[in-house]
Amino acid sequence: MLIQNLPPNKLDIVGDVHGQFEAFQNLLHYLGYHPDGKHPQGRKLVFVGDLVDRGPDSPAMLDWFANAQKHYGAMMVLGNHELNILNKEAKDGTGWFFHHRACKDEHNYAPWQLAKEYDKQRYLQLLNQQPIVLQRDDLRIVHAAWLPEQIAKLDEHNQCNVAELYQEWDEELACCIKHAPWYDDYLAEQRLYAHALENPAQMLPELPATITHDIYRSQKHPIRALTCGVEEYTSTPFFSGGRWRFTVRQSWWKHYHDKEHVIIGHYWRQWEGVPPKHRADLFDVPPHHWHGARKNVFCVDFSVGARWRDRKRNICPNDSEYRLAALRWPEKILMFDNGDEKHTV
Ligand SMILES: [Mn+2]
Repeated sequence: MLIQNLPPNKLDIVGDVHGQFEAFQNLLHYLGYHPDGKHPQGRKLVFVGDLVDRGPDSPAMLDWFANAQKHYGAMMVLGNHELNILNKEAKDGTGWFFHHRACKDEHNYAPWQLAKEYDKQRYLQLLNQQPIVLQRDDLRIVHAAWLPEQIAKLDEHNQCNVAELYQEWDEELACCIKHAPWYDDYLAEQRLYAHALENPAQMLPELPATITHDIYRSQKHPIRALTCGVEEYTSTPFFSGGRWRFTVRQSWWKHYHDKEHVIIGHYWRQWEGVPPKHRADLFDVPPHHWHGARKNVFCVDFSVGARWRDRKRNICPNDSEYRLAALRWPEKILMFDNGDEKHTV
C-alpha cells in the first residue's frame, strides 16, 4: 500500500543514508540498537528514504533494511533515489545498480560495492513493497513534500503497484507536456540554448517556456511531487547538476498549517558550514530548529550523502561537515552518527 500506518511505538526517524553504511552502523549504536536493528525497549526505526546511491555500500544498506523490516518492523518511505532504481532511470550515483552507468560515476563514488546481478531482482521487489507516505495521529512522514492534493490522488490508487503507477503517471505527464500551449516555445528555447545551458561560464537570458515547463513538471506527477518536492521561479538563475536552473525548490512548509508534525529528508540540510547560494534561503532557521508556518516540520537530512567529497579531501568521518542524523520521537532529540546529541526547538 502506498499510504501506510506507523506503529504506536517510540520512533527513531533516520535521515537520507545514501549508502553510508558505516555511518549508519555508528548511528544505530548511539541510538541504543543492536547492530541488526533490534532495540531493547522496542523502539522502531523509520527511514525517510534515499537509503541508496553515491555512498560506498548501497547493497549492504538494502540487505540490512530487508532483515530489520522482517524481524523488527523497521519501516521506510521511498525517496526519489529508490524510485529511480525502480523506474530503471540510471542517474548520477546509481552506478552501483546500473553497471552501464558505473564508469560515469566511478570518478566521484568509487570505491563502492556494486549490486550482484542475482540480488537485483530482490532489491526491486523489496523497494516495490515500500510506501510513499507513513502516518499516524501525531506524525506524518514523506521523503520531500507533504502535499494534500497529491496525497489524495495517491489514496485513490492506494492498492496499486508503485513502479507501475509511477510509469503510468510518467506517461500521462509526458503527454500533457507535449500538448501544453508552451511546448513548442520550450523546445525552441532548449534547441537555441542547448550548449549554453550546460556551460557554467555562459550568461543566459530568462527562458520563460523553460521556467513554465520545469514548474509544471515538478507539480503534475503526484509521486514525483511528494518525493522530489515542487519548484518555483527564481530571479537569480544558478548552475547546478551540470545545468543552468531558473527554478528552485519551494519551501512548501511555509504554507503548511495542519497540526500534525511532518518529518522529511531530501533537502541537504547542513549542520555546519555554509550551504550553496541556491539553497541558502530554503531553511531560514538554525539546523536544530523546526521549520514551517507552525514550526512543526523537520528535515532530518544532514547531507551525509555528500561524504564522497570528504574522501577526495582526506577528511575523516568524525571531522566531516556532513552528518547522518536521526530524530527521536516523541523526545524531539537529534542523534548524530558521531554520538552528538541535540534537543530540537
Ligand atoms: Mn532525495
